[in-house]
Amino acid sequence: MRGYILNNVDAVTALASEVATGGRLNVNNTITDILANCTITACDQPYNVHASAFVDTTATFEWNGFSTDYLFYIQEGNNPVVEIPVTAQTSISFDTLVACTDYTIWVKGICGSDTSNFSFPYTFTTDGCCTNPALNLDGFGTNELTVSWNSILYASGYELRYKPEGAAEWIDTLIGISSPLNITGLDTCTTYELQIKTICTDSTQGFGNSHLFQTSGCGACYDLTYCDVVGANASLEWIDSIVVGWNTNVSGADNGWLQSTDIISTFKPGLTYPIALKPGYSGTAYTEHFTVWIDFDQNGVFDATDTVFVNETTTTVLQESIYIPTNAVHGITKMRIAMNGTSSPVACPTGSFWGEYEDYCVYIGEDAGFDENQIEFSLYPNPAENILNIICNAEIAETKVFDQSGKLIISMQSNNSKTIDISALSSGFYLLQITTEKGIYVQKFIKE
Ligand SMILES: [Ca+2]
Ligand SMILES: [Ca+2]
Repeated sequence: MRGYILNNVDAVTALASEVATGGRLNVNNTITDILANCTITACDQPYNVHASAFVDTTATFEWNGFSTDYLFYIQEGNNPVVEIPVTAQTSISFDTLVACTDYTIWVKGICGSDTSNFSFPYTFTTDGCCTNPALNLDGFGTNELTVSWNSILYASGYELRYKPEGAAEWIDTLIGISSPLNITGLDTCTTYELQIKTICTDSTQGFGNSHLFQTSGCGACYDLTYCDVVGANASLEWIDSIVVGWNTNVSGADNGWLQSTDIISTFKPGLTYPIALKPGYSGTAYTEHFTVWIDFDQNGVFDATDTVFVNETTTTVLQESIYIPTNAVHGITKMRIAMNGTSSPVACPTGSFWGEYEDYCVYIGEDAGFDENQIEFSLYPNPAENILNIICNAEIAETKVFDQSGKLIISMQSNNSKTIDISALSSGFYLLQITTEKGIYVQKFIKE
């Protein structure tokens, strides 16, 4: 075989000393040479058995072989194999196959009084099974869904039933329907479970698998499409963890854009909430630029009036506050936290930059948030190694740290920076107590 290949190379002068062949391989020359020197004496089996035309229950099968005459074998389902002689042809056609049935075919070559081995089998299933099609979602609104499906050959009709996901009873079964189908009168922001059934004249299956589709009206964060974050490189610096309101999320690099649909916090218009943003670094700590937007007017765009704060910088932890305007639209909207390692972040970056963005959903409503007269605070990060940040919505008059035995370890008067250096503490559990004008409060933390 090596000889056939190398003896049929197209010589190329420029390649004479560059490659072992001294030229370009010529597959056509090689095959022609092999066939010219090849003498078929054995009764070899046919090959390349396949369907060349296959429509509904008609089919034409073809093969290649080394004989003039052949024996064609076909098995319908589990029935006995049927042998059909084929004279001077390498094809055979059928127009009366049984619908929705598995078939297997083989071919043997006839060589004088001898026959070849069987070819490899070819298997297929005829059309006409009364299967249930998959449902596709074509469109949705606050009170409607539009679905479509591929038609089934022998279907005489379809039925579709639906209910809210997990409900015990089906709301309705729609009959006499065709694709596409618009289903109206649905509840806003609700996931529906849909099942379709194909009706056939002589065989009808049960309803198929459930398909889940949701109506809109869940709030801007879920219904609207916001601009993408393109070009973030978070390999050196990223948003490592955040505190928004009283919730924390520790994330890591997230390939430069975390797209969370979790509701990270609930906000009441007119109130102010804490936010803390901590960068992570693979090595050097850089000065990071942070901007935060909340789509307060729920128009799907991070406008200038949606900025919570702009271009605040830190190398460690940025502590800021979020004021919720009294005219903020109520509902679930999107918050975007942007961190850029070199300059002031834009809402919709399109070029390459160092840093990371994180998107979350937030709920804004009169029933959200905390009582203004109630003190709430949290510690961040926790566990902490050197600096512990106190996230608190009140002035701190005094800060104390106790060990597990109750011994006072640290005591600080007025703590405007709302941070405490714990680098000198041994590893373990401690209690941090703050005194405010509204009372004394305690939280546990772990020193790493
Ligand atoms: Ca992150
Ligand atoms: Ca907006």
